[in-house]
This record gives sequence, structure tokens and C-alpha cells, in this order.
Amino acid sequence: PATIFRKNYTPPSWLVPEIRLDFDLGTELTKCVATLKVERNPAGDGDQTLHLCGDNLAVMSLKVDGADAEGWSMSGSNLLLPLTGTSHEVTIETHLHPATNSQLMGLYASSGMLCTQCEAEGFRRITFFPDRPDVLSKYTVRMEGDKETFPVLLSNGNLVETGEGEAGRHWALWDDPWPKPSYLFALVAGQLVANRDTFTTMNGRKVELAVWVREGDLERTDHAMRSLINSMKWDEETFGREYDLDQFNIVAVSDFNMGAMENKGLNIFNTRYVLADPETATDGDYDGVEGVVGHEYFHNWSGNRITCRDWFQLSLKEGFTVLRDQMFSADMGSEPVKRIEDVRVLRAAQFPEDSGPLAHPIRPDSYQEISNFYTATVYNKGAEVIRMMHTMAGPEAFRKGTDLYFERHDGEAATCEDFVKAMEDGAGLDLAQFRLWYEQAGTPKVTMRAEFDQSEGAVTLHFTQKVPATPGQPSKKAMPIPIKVALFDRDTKAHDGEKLLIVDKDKAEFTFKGFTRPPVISANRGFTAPIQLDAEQGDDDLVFLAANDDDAFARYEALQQLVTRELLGAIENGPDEKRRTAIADAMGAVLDDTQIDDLMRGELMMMPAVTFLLELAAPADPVALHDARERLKGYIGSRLRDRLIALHERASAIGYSLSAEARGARKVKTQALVLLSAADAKEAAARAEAQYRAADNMTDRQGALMVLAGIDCPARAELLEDFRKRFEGNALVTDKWFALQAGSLDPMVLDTVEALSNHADFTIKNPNRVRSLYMTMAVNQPAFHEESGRGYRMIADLVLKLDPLNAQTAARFIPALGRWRKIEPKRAAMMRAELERIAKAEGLSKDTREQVTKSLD
Ligand code: B3K
Ligand code: ZN
Repeated sequence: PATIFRKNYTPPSWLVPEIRLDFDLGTELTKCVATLKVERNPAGDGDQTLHLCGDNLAVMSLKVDGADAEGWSMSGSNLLLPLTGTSHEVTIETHLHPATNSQLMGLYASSGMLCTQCEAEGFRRITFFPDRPDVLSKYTVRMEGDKETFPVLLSNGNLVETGEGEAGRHWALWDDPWPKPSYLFALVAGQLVANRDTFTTMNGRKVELAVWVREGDLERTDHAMRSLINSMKWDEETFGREYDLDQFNIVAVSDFNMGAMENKGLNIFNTRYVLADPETATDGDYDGVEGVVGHEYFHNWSGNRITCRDWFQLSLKEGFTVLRDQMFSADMGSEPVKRIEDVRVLRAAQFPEDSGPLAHPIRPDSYQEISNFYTATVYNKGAEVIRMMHTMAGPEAFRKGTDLYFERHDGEAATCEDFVKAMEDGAGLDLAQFRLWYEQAGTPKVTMRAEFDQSEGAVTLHFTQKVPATPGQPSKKAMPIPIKVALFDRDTKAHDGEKLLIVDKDKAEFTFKGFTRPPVISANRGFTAPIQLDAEQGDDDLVFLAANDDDAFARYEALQQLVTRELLGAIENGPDEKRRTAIADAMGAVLDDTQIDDLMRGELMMMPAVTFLLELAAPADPVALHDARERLKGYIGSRLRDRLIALHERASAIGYSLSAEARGARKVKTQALVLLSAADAKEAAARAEAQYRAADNMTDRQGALMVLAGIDCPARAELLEDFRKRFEGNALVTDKWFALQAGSLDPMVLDTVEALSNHADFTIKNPNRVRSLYMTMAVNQPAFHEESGRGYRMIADLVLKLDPLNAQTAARFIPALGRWRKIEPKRAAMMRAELERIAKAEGLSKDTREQVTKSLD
């Protein structure tokens, strides 16, 4: 497959200021007539040929200015149309087959309804078009179809007219006044019902809101609607952004490749980010709905009003929008807890990506298939990079920067450089060297050593930084790394304020005076920089910070560091008794601490992920790491048994509500069970069973079952079956049922996964179901890395089977196998062998081909 390079960008030679789409809808056959008003781009290269992208399309009819087109040709799947003038009307008819579109890109059918997914390059599966984000057009869409099959007809913008046709048909005409790139086009037709509300914007515009779902799902849409209204309000207050249409529609679809899609005025969502009620959704699911509803809504400005010039700029909209959704969720809930969750995701998903064969800068330099670049790097590291600007500027100056960005580039297809420049001009930052964060891949490794000079009463912090080599980038430059620190007095346990240090060279040092004894250093507070920091500190200092730091994140971090140190040591030399004791004592203090709430307590009780530990230990035996982690949990569980039981009982007495208190109680309840089960499985099983039976909500039920699924006891099979039956017919809960088993600590888990792949409720056609069984297994470290290599084989088999049906979803499984360099040699060889087996397959998709080839390099 061809590689596309960022440096080769050229402006389009033709623009399409307006497009009209006429759809004659049918599940088997949909006819589409597209009428494009095309104009030569004065800024283009003067090419007289109009290049129209197509994918899986045939030309049924092609006209230029009303007459049959002449001289056109196909170049691969694209259409080349030579034109003579500077402005023409081009009319193209294409025929689409939604029912057999298993890729879920373009127009497809999902449980009886029709819907679209166009980002990044799906519009070319609907009609021939210059399918690139720097071509902005005003869309008018007319859809007509059978009224009974498609009672609801939705598209972008405002509904302008509807009417009845012959033979039970009807139609709707939609008009979107805002020019947009083709990837933001959307259409939905089907039997849907709406939860309706309204929102009045800061300038008094009344917006009709609707969340569209299938008939039985209506009672589970309140949280999504509330989240939407909160998002609209929050974006006005925090970023000064007002909504710009009279309507805003959200549609829930059960077959969807990712989370959701920000189509202008018509967001399309995976059902799992819309539907929630206490019976069927966990607190985590509620947070997911709020975060994704916010994310897609925020794209209206960061993505839609200002879009991307080309797909290399993806982080311009995604990194910024992730930061915006993180800030929103933090404001709706607990800021430190949200920060810990976000850092956990970054470490477990992005750090491994950044140190592996698929590492790329947040603004990549090349790609073969853009779908492969919707990554934790572009999204989450992209958010971290903008967060660093926020940290360096402070909130007020940052807002000036974003105001300038929105003002300067409204209506444009912009670049990351445009954003950085607006930040420099608006926020008053000098980002000359900072731009390296957009160019260089790899997680910087930073060391910090504190040196104390008694005679001067001075402490000097010595930093070094090194950005590791990544594919295509053998040598790196030093980057500016903003590290917030506080220096604590050991006796008073106080510090004299946080300081923001910018480490911008290979080596840097900072001296602080006025100390009579060596302070304890709390560094990278709030995780101001997305780095691997090795603060050369003794256990005592970490214990001190875990107990005394006034920054909740730093407290969490100190405990994580201590646990990480213990686990990495344990796989080499066995447990360190003194350190284990210190960890259990620190954890005990966490359980007793009345200053923190349970939401935070629950975070502090969690151990670092094995994928994160692998980053530091590699190459290593992941099962040994997992086992060490379980043993440490068991040690803590038995040392703190009575207090964990007391905590479980206290939390169990708090009734269900969505208050922070009740949510916190549910969180610590299950975390207590997790620690107890590693210590005394039988006792924990009884407690988990009781929790399950008493549960009046999904959080308690799923938590209990998660613990039980890993314990060999009679209740396990019985309650799993109870769970299945209780929620039969509910797809999202059935996904949980699959995931609970695929993610379990049961040593027989691979047998279970194999059996489940033949279960009547399993289908390879639904991405949620595939992910719930196989992605859950692929991240379940002892299962995936099972010694015989069976886990690897099962994933490779899945990829080969899924790739022809849904390439995008199949390619998402490659990175798990691609991590072979992090794994001890015996397993690494088996992982490689599976990648080679996939690589040999004929007719592999571009998506999977790119990922496999890069993973083997
Ligand atoms: N922009 C979409 C992602 C589309 C992915 C296409 N492969 C969702 C989001 O980030 O909001
Ligand atoms: Zn997004």
C-alpha cells in the first residue's frame, strides 16, 4: 500500500462550495444522486482534472452541466473527470448496499435502521467526492423512503421541509448552513423514538435537543440528555463557545466501530455511550456517557467550526477535544480523581504505544491507512501536550490563547501549527522549542536527583532528560518539560509553595535556599508532564509523600512508585519485607484517612497495570509480573483484612444514588473485595456472593461478579448464569457477561473464551461483542500471555477471520501482538510467529497490513 507523507500536502485544485444529495433509501439498495457545484481553487495547482475519491462504488450516471460527461476515467477506485471551465455542476449517481456493508463505513444497516460513518474516509463509499477535510461544502440533503421502515429521517443541520410521497413513502429535506468537510456528513433513517429537551444558549437561541434510540431504550436516555445540557452550558462558561444550529440530535446505534462521531448537528453514538440506568450501567459507564457526550459536543467548535487541513493534523481536533472533555468531567466530578484516571489510561495504553513499533508523534509524518492513527498517542498524548501549554500559561492566559484560535480560524481547515501560533500570540507563550512535542515520538525519560548542601542551606535538583529513539527517529532533541515540584520539610510536613520548573536541556539544575535539612521532593505534581520520571528517592521519602503530600495526585503517585518498585524487585529477587510492610502500612493509612473521600480512596487502593510495569521491566515475563502483583495484593489483603472487611461493611450500608458519596462507597466496596480475594479466596467469594445477591445496581453486581469470576467456587457458574438470564436481550449487558468471563483470573479462561466464541449470543459482526470477548482477553495479561502461546493464536485467528469483514476493528488487535519486544524471548518468538502468519495471508486489508508490517520491522 502507498505511504502518504505530511510534507507532500498540496491544496485541492477544485473546491466544492455546495453539494446536494438525493437519497432513495432502501436497506438492500439505496440510490444516491449527488450534485456538486465545483469551482477551480485559485490557490490550487491549476490541474483541470477533477479528482474524485471512490471506494467500492460504480458510476451509474455522470453528468457535467446537465450533459453526459465525456472523457472521464477510473484510476483504481477513483474517478478522474477532466473539466474545461472554472465552474461546473457535476451530477453523479451511485448505488449503495447498506445491508451487506460489514465494514460499518459509509452507509450501512444496523438492526433495521440506516446510518452513516464517514470519518475519516467513509464518504467516498457513498459518492465520488474530493474526500479530504480541506474541501468545505454547504450540504442540502433530501431523503425519501418507505414511511413504515424509515419513519424518522435525519441529517445534518436544520430540517426545512417534509412531505408525503406515493405508495407509503415520505421524504425530508435537511439544510446545513455551515460549510463542512465530507467526513462530517451524516444520515440516519429508521424506527426511532426521541427523548426531547431544549437548551437556551447564552445569546438566547433556543435549541431543540433530541436523543434518538430504539423503542425499548427510551428510559435509559436521561443521563445522556443531562450530560448534553451540561456540556452545552460548560462550553459557554469555560471556553465561551455557543451552539450554532436550531437542532442538535444524538442517535444511538448498536453496530459501531468506535465510541461516537461528531457529525455536524447529528452525532451518532455507539449505544454504550448513550444508554444508562442504575440496573444496567455501572458508575464507570455513567462517566463514559458523560465524557463521550461532552467530547462529541465539544467537537462542534474544536473539530467542526475549525476542522483539520489534512489527517496529519488529527490531534488538532482530537487532542484539544480530549483535553476539553477531561476538564469537563473534572468539573462535573472530582478533579484529582479524574486526573488519576486519565494518567492511568495514558500509562496503560499510550506509554506502550510510544515505546513500541507503532510509535508516532502526535502529529504523524506519514501513514498508509489513516484509521490506524486514531490512537492513544494522537488523542491522549495530544491532550497532554495541550495541557502542558495550559500549565505553563495558567488558566486565564490559556483562555486568551483559545479565544484567539477560535476567532482567527473559525470556518477554516487549520493545522496544529495554527493552534500553536494562536497560543503564542494569545497566551503569550514562547513555544519555539515546545513544537518538538508535535514532532518527536517517544515518552521522555527524566531523572531527578536532589543534592543537599548543609553549609549553604541549599538543595539542588539535578535533572536529565532523554527522548528514546522510535521508528524513523533515531536521535532526538531535548524538549521543554514542565515539572511542578514542592519541597516538603520532614518535620513540619509543610512546603512553601509549588514551583514550575522547565527542564529544557539534556541536563538542568535548579537550586533552592533556606533549608536546614534535606527536604522531601514531590515532583511532577498533577502529572504536569507526560514522562517517565525516575526521581531517585528512597522508600522513606515515598512513604512520607504517600502519607503527607497535600496534592492528591502526588500522594497517589508516591504510593504507585513504591508499589512499582516492589513489584519490579519481586520478579528479580522476591519480595522485600521492609518495603512490603511499608506499603501495607501506607495502604492501611489510606483506609483510615478521614480527609479523603471514597472515590479517591478507591483510586489509592489500585495497583499499577501490568502493561505499565512491562514498560519498566522489559523484556520481562508478563505472567511473573502479574503473579507478583497478585501476591502483593494478597499480602495487603491479609495484613489489612479486618479493616477491609470493615470498609466493605461500611460502604455496603450506603444506599444507591449517583452522589459522590454513594459512588465512592461502591468503588471502595469492590476494591476491598479485590484485595480480600487475593488473600482468602473462599472468604471473599462468600462476601462477593452476598454483594451480588443484595445488589440493586449494576456497579455492585458487576464488581461482585468480576471478583467471583476469578474464584473457583459453586457460586461462580450459578451467578454468571443468573446474570445472563436476568438481562437476556440487553445487548450492552450481554457484552458485560462476555467480558466478565474473558477478563477473569480463572486459569481456564482461554477454554472459556473459546467456548464463548461458539455461544449463541456471540457474533463476529458486532464490534462491541467482538471487543467484549476478544479485546478483553487480549488485555487480560495472564490469559493472553498463557505459556503455550494459545492466547496469541486465538487473537491471530480472530484477526484473520475479522479482517475481510471489518478491517478497522481487526487492525485494532495487532498492537497487542506487536508488543513482542517487551516480552521475554520465548513468548516473543511465538508472538512474532503469529504476526508472520497474519502477514502471509492473502488479500489482507490496508489497515491490518500496515499494522502487521510495522510490528514485524
Ligand atoms: N472523530 C471520531 C473518530 C472517528 C474514527 C474513525 N476511524 C470520534 C471522536 O474522536 O470523537
Ligand atoms: Zn474526538
